[in-house]
Amino acid sequence: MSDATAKTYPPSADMVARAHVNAQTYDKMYQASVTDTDGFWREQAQRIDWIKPFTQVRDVNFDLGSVSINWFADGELNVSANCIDRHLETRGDQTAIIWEPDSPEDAAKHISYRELHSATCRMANVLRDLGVTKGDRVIIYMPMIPEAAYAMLACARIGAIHSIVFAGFSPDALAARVNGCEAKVVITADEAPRGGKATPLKANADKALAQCDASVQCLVVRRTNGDVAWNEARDRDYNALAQDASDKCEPVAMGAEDPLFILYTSGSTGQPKGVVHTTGGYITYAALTHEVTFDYHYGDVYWCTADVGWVTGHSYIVYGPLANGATTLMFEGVPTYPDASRFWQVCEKHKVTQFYTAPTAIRALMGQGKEYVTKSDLSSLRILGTVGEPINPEAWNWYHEVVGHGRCPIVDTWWQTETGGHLMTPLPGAHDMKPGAAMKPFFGIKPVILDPTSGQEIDGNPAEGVLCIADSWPGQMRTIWGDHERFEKTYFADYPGYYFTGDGCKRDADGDYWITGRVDDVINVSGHRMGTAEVESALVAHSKVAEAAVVGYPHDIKGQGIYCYVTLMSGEEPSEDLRTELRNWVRQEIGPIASPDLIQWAPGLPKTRSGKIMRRILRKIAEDDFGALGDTSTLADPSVVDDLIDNRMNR
Ligand code: 6R9
Repeated sequence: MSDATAKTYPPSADMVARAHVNAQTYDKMYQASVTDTDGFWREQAQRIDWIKPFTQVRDVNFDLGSVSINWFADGELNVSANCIDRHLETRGDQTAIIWEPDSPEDAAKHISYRELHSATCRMANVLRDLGVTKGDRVIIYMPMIPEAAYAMLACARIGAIHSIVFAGFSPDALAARVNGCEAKVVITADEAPRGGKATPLKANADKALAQCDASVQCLVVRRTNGDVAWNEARDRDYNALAQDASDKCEPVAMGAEDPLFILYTSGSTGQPKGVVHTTGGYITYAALTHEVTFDYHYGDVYWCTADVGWVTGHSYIVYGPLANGATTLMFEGVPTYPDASRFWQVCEKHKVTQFYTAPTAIRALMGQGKEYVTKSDLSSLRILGTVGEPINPEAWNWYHEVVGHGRCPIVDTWWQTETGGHLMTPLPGAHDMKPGAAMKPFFGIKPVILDPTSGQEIDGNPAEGVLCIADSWPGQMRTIWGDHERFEKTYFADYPGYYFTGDGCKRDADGDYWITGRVDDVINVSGHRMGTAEVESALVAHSKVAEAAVVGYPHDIKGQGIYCYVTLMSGEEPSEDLRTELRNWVRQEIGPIASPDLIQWAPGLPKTRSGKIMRRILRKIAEDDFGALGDTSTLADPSVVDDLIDNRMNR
């Protein structure tokens, strides 16, 4: 029901009274942010401590061929000092990070800002001793343990550029990223416990590093003390080194436009691209959005359930909250271990006030029944949030009623790895919520809906088309690591003068925004973003596969599932065993999150006469929507479509 007639949920009077931003202040600030953009951001950037103040707010060009994005460019600052040092005087003993381990039997840790400072300094000194200096790249391949946050902040402290690789990725995926950014060091752990099982991270890193330059060093954090192989020439024991390292380390003055991190993410073509975020604009944007969207107040206990391997973990577990001097909870486990009450027990145990998760987790827990929720005391919760994919109204209502007891606003935050922070979301004390709507642009964001064919802006309401952003904001990505041309081509070529998001969007009669999903070949599986091209190239790398086409299809829990059409090499026979083999193959090539849900044997794929696979048709078949196949007259051999329809999986 994505329109203005949707039921709306206004914020309570309490919420409005307490919120940093109410309806009036939102309107006023939003207007100011889009009319005097420089003035607005000059003021907002004062929330950050600058070593050398900036004089210039921004210098931005979206023109193809000369795209360049600069914010606060002549300023200098250090992100680690902003996240730690400046809080020491007023809140040195306040908890910065609550760490909740995988098993509820193990003790949680409370790490104060003072402890965070010494742990980060130690890690920074260890990295320095390994030869890491400003501008060097460091890969972080870690479980959700405090050392992952120390590693991020330690890199920021000495000016190294971190690139986190999600611990669920395979050795091959890790190797590609180590090589892609020519990292000097890989920080990992012996094992990553999750849901009662341990992933052998160090063993994975060993396999990856066998494919990398021999000079890459490996710094190993002890998490489980499990046995690991040891390469004396390459491996370093973090725990031993940190003990001997000094707990003082001066933060390096970084230029506002020096890179802070690289994060690889999937696109519609080719291999994952290294999204580059820089220092001053990113931290300003992460801090402001964290405070405003979650209405963070001193004393709140804020919990984002993401992993630091994704952008949500960067901006809303580590950088945004810590820049604001918040208490941020870091959870090592999964929502269903030991059972489906885990999230809610952690909320009760630590008296969580803001809870931020993905729709896929909500749908999975919803299916387990509400008894798992109601046995916990959730009265501390004030604000709920979602991120990563569209939320369906059933899941929204369950979240609102069963988890939030009807009294917590839900912020449905739409944004991307590329955007650094929230671009659209309802604000908890300002907007009436509509289940499933991203509602309103954040300060400084100018969303436009374009006609996909003409590229013209569609004015007025309602409107539907592709979503672009008309102007820059401080948290915007600056380039793709090592490939600025690909950056321009991906985001600025299709709709000249705009940043193209890759998402479709509707604006309803009230002027509120609804994200309708990707318009490119990116699929969203359990909130994890994946390029169909990556799964295809993994499949065709198998010796028995001649050709493969991969599309998304609607999946009750995951949002989208991975549907693979596979043409075998001649002489190969389809079988259940081969299906399992291919599934395992993709898991090994990319990681378990890319595991195919359905594999259909395709004697042929629908292609145009010029040999282009017509994915539109494959998508319709996977969606079981044959009535809408559209024009198939340009196909080289229309009969392949009938075969695919007759043999669709899971009917
Ligand atoms: C933060 C993050 C980005 C893509 C994005 C869109 C989808 C994210 C959403 C949402 C509907 C929301 N997406 N949040 N769709 N409503 N609230 O998820 O980054 O992994 O780069 O994914 O996710 O399609 O383009 P990332």
